[in-house]
Order: sequence, then C-alpha cells, then structure tokens
Amino acid sequence: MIRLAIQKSGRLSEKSKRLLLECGIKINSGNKILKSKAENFPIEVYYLRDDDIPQYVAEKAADIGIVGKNLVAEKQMKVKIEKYLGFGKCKISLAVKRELDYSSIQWFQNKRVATSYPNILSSYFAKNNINADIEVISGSVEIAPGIGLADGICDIVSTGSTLLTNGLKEVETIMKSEATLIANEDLDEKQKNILTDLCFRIDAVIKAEQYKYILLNAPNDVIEQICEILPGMRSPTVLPLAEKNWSSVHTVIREDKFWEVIGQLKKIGAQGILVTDIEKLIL
Ligand code: PRT
Ligand code: ZN
Repeated sequence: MIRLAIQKSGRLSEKSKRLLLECGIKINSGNKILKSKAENFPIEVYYLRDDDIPQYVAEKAADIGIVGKNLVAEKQMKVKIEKYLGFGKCKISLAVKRELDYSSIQWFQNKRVATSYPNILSSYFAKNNINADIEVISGSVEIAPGIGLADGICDIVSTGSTLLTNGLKEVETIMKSEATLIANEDLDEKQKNILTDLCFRIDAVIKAEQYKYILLNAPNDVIEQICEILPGMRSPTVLPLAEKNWSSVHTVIREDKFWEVIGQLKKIGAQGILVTDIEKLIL
C-alpha cells in the first residue's frame, strides 16, 4: 500500500482527483472524507492542506504527494520530485506599483517586500545581492503596497488579473511552477513498484492529453507528402478507400502542432479531416 497526499480543497484538488480517475484509480471523496482507500489499486489517499503535503511526505506520514513546485521549493523538505504533472501552472513573481519606473532588480535594494514565500524570496535576493526587508504575510499579499505595508510583493501570478486589479505590475519572474508528484526518499521495494506503476499510468494520461488522433482522406499521389508531414508514432496507417486512387491516413499528432499541420494538409489536398481526443497513449 502507498499513501498519497493530495490537496483537500483548492486549485489542485479537482485536477489531482481527476488524474487518479483517469489512471483508473477509484477513490471516494467528499467534504467530510479525510482519507480514502482505492477499490482497485494499492493506494490510500489523504486529503490535506497543500502547505502540509511536503512535510507529510518528508516525514513519511504519507509516502507520495501532489503539490505545487512552489511549495516544494518554499518548504525546503527532503522530498524527491518524481514527475511534473502539467496542471496548476503559475509563476512566483515580484511585482510593484504600476506607475513606478522600474528598471532592474536593484530597485528592491533596501525596500520592503510582502510575501508568503520568504524562503524562495530570500534566496532569490541573496543570489542577486539585494538587501531588502521581507514581510511575511499569509494571504491577500497583493493589497500590501496599496495600504502602505510594503513597497513590492512576491506572490503567485497566473493570468495577472489580480495584479492588474490591485494596481500592480509584474517585474521579475523568480520561478515557474506546476503541480508535481513528490515522493519520500526512503520508499521500500513494494512501494517503489507501486509508484512505478502509478507513474506509468500518469505518463499515459499526460501523453494522451498532448496528442490528438487524426484521420483524413487523400488522393494516392499525395500520400507520401502527407506521411512526411504526419510522422506518427512509428509511421501513419494508410488504408485504401473504396473509391479508386484514394486512401485514408490514420495517425497521432501533437496538439501544439495541430493548426500548423492542418493548414499544410488542406493545402496539398487532404479532405474529410477528423480529429479526436485520445484517452490513453502508451509509447
Ligand atoms: O487551503 P490550502 O492551503 O490547501 O490552499 P491554498 O489556498 O494555499 O492554495 P490554492 O488552492 O490557492 O493553490 C494551490 C496551488 O495552486 C498553489 O500552491 C500553486 O501551486 C497553484 N496555483 C496555480 C495557484 C494559482 N495558479 C493562482 N493563481 N495558486 C494561487 N493562485 C492565486 C494567487 O495567490 C493570486 O492571489 O491566484 C491569484 C493570482 O491569479 P491571477 O490569475 O489573477 O494571476
Ligand atoms: Zn495553502
């Protein structure tokens, strides 16, 4: 049995639960449930505050956890990052009042900066030889400059709209973050095997999200060109159509290349292009 800590409620909780579900792991969750054993996988899920997850995993109160890289960096606990999970993406950034004339990190020399991330911020300032006062506050950091508590802030930025609403602008990005799967450094052999199995399933889910399945029809004389544009996993499947001199091409395509490739395919004569989601992809 492996014990997995995930956020009880917050920005990472739904996506963490969905990831488990997509990995074929059935768990109970609900407002009052604090832990739950899966029916069909040797895993027990603990629902916790995200701030506590690195410590739980480091001290082996849980074996693995899903938490933002920002918290792994801030809490400075001995845990291993096993995998980046591709959701909960954000940045830890420095921001100042919008009207300020900011030219470089030197601006922060001898200033007061409010943050909930004192460790990340102090090592960033140390690296850049900045001497500043760090005011640690646990929430609503963005209002600190407006009420005279600080000259600038260091906080999570995602779309940037919270900064905008509070009359601030982002001036430095300290780190990029996303949800990570972390693990205790001393798992036993059985737990390591369960973790390997879990990682295998997570990879299949993440890969599937990055790719689309594509089917199209094209005249035989352009099939070679199409195969060059669509290399597929090994190579595309080409099947003859009932109509003479026409074939159907089936393959997978990276989602980020999608629009670029579709344009090229149309131009050389592909028709009836059908694109669908992939549920799992094992390379
Ligand atoms: O209750 P608990 O302690 O478990 O949760 P929490 O309130 O401390 O954390 P939560 O749920 O807000 O965030 C959990 C994790 O999600 C963070 O540690 C990050 O790894 C990740 N994440 C991703 C974010 C954001 N995006 C985000 N936008 N965490 C917080 N925010 C907040 C940010 O603090 C700021 O107030 O959203 C605001 C900025 O958003 P934009 O879109 O306006 O820029
Ligand atoms: Zn938290």
